[in-house]
Amino acid sequence: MPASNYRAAADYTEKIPNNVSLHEDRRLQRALESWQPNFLTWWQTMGPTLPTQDVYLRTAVNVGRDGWAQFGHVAMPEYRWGIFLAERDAGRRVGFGEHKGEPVWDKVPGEYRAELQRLIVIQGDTEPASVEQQRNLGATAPSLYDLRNLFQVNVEEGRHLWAMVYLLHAYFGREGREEAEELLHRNSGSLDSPRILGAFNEETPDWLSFFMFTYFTDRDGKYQLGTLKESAFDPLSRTCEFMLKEEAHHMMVGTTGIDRIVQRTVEVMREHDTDDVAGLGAFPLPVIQKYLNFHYSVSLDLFGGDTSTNVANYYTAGLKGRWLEDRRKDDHKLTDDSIMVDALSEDAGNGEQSIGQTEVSALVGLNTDLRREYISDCQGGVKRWNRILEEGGVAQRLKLPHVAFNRKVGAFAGIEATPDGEKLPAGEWQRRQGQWLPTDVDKTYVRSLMQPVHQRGKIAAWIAPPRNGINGQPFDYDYVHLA
Ligand code: BYC
Repeated sequence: MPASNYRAAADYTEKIPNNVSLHEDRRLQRALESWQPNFLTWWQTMGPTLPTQDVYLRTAVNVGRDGWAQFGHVAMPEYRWGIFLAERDAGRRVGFGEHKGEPVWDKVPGEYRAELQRLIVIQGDTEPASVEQQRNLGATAPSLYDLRNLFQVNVEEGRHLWAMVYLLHAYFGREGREEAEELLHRNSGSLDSPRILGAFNEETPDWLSFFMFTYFTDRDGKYQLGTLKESAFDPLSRTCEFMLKEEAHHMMVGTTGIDRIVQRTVEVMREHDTDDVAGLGAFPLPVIQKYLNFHYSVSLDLFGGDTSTNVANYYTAGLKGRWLEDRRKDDHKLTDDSIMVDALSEDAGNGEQSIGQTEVSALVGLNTDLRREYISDCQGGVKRWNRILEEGGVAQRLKLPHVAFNRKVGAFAGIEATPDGEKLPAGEWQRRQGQWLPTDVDKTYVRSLMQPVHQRGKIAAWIAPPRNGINGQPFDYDYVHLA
């Protein structure tokens, strides 16, 4: 392990906490220090809008067991966004593709520069995008506990942006620095310069959307980071490995957030002996299902096309692997393998297209492979929420819609289908989509429940309290001091 690449302890005397020996590279340090004020300006103008004195936050001061989760009340603009890479494994070798078995790379190979930069820019673009999407949620937080979790997610997405910007500055020269600036200039939902991927230009205007986003869209992040963690470009791999640790908290926020919403809906349904809880201060199950349908389907789009030569090239080159690559029992090259992917097939005779599958080479089907891993993980959430319904004696169940439902990317982008996977004739979608996706009426109802509860120990009526607080603190802890 060369000392210049890794130090266990973060140096807090520097402006930018890091374990990458930033002080040994003055040029890089200066570049990052000149990006930092732009980042802070972005945070002030596009970050959380609710004024606070301080928030009980987790800060990473190191990557080791004790260092990555230091809790304390912090004024958010003074949060110490740092650069942390997981420890280096000196003997690590490329796990897949045509370079399989060779030592991993500490530098960017010239022939893969453009592709690597693109992957890092796309990943980096999502991080500030989510902060922008969530910026107004503080004003309607259901409790101080939830408010604190929102801010924890936000500061960590900010840190994940730092993680990608470090790679751009350290390894991609002038172009990398320009891309790092662009990451602060594109904005979620902007007409002139939107964020790169579709889901990151959607609104997150309420907490039902927030929990669905952290469940479904952050989970795409988990899977994409998992594949980049396999990368032969070792600094990217180590960065993603550490980001994944933080990502687990975001998953927890989404999973338990929906648990608590479903729990509360069940309680109100039982209390009033009715399915119709609209007007009783809880979310009706059909509304929860519509929000689930929306967030799940836009998150499926984030995996790209069902077939993609981009992803085949990334894999062959060793840039982006598969989820849990080393657990796969094959040759890790896939040149002779095939996979069934979703596709539209032409029905012989009438020229109609129908929802089906087709066999393609395993390499071009890798987006499908990853999407399937993601889908089976998402089933876990639905199972959990249905258990809450079952235990509450409620007969209805939630479910994931069919992969063809509401898709804008991939084989089914050109058709419309029901959540059960039935292809709709032209015109039917417009008429029926309100049964499956949130309507203006649903959104207005959801927003009507978004009244802030900012008193210690109190919680909004549409959500159950959490089972556990943060870092062993009780639910009624003073997680946030408002300004
Ligand atoms: N919207 O060959 P294809 C996270 C473009 S989330 C708009 O199938 P590929 C987080 C595509 O760019 C994880 N455009 O694509 C979560 C391509 O354009 P070009 C983010 C899209 O490359 C919550 C064209 O369509 N990280 O971390 O195989 C909070 C053809 O597509 C979309 C990553 O995604 C879309 N949805 O796969 C905070 C990892 N999808 O080249 C954070 C890095 C595709 O023809 N990115 N296009 O102009 C990648 O691995 C891949 O680029 C993608 C796309 C999986 C995104």
